[in-house]
Amino acid sequence: NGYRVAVTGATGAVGQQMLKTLEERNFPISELKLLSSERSAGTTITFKGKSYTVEAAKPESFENIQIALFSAGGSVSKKLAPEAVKRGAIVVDNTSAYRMDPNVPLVVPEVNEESLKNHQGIIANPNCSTIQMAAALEPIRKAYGLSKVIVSTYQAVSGAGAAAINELNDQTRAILDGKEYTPSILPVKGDKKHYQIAYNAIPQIDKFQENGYTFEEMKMINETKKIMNMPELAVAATCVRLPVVTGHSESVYIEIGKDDVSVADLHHLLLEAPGITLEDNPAEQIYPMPANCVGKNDVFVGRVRKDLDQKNGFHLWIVSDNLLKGAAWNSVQIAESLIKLKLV
Ligand code: 11C
Repeated sequence: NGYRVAVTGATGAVGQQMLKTLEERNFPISELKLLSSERSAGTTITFKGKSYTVEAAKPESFENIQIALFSAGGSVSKKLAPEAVKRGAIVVDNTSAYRMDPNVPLVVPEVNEESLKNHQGIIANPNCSTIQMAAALEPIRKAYGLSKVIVSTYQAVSGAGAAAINELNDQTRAILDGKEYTPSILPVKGDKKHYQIAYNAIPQIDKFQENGYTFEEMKMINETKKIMNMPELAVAATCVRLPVVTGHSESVYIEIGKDDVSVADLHHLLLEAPGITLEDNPAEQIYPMPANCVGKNDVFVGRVRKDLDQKNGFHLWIVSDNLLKGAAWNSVQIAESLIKLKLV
């Protein structure tokens, strides 16, 4: 009893978390297919005590599949997601390939679950740094309105994949041992130059666009507007990579639609909000940190402060496991919503 599910990119950093999440949630699966690139095909993966051999993903792999989770890079999604849909599957795609397509819902279930009803086969899972910010801002937007968001991120290397985690670890070890290490992955694999990430902070995530913002920054800007259905929302982002393995942090400044709101009002909203854990007690030095959020599905919010000059301005610190709420958990949550809404 359950659904016929495929996971494409099963051997990657996110794919592994997807399988763990499906297992933990006891997601109803009658048949599971694990797919990957040619390179990783043949790998054996255990799911719920049963051994699966990973197959190279091709169009026919999706024959008879009902739900296909994709996290194998944009080019694989571009090629194979339509093939899966053609064969009757609903695709939840964790890449940026379809996110801004007007026919594709871009979903954070706590924010816009209803938009799933308009799906035409492909549903996009937003960028990790966007998801955690949208989830935390939604209860505030709903209560008071939202006019401006300025975010600076402190992002973990796992956002750039398993190779970037290895680069941070190997580089740190090499530096401590007084050895040479030539970076080859970060800030972004396909760019001209690579920089040291150990003991450093790199203000570039993904490639620069013509407007001087990086693609990661533009994802945060454009995706936030789409998820919140607020094309008029003013959003600016600066995205920075840190030598943290997992857990993205964000310093977020917002302007809301009301002047006389207090920190206690926002605390109250955030305490009640689904998927949010409030950790905010300066007297006890309680605030979210990535090391404490790893392995947890929630988005953690703290350091809530009223701006000292702008009456409707607030500052927040938002942290979440980028591989879970930022990727695997949000994708599985979308699949659960599809079942709940009887869309699959
Ligand atoms: C990072 N946010 O931390 C990126 C990773 O569009 O799904 C997620 C890329 C994406 O590098």
